[in-house]
Amino acid sequence: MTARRKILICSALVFAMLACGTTAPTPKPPDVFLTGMVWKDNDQDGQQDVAENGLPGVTVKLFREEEGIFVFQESTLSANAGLFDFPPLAGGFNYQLEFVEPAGYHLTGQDLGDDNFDSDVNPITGRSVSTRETIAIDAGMIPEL
Ligand SMILES: [Ca+2]
Ligand SMILES: [Ca+2]
Repeated sequence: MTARRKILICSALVFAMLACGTTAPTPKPPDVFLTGMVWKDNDQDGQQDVAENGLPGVTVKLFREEEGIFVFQESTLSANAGLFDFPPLAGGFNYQLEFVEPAGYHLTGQDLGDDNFDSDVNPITGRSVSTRETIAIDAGMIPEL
């Protein structure tokens, strides 16, 4: 076998390996679960304190990013303990929540202190951070006395 022929055969083999062997199917991104809690931030410090209760009946709207725009999908209400959730959402998209301030309440400050107990919502826009992954999104509401 000539050196030139050997190179040709090897090139063909490498090409075949690239064409056939390396195209593993793309795994489907896992579902996204968005849950959270709306609570009464009575002391207005942006943190869920032990003595502060959940706030039921707050409308939470779900948006999904499509071609750079967040498009409304559906809404839900916070339940008795202030908890809410959405059905499993298709992975691979950015999601964002909007919290509608009920009469007599306004949103507390965002990202104040410990992330496990803070409010994840911009009080000007009512919108949360956007996420592609399962996270808890909480919203503190300050009662207007
Ligand atoms: Ca508080
Ligand atoms: Ca948080």
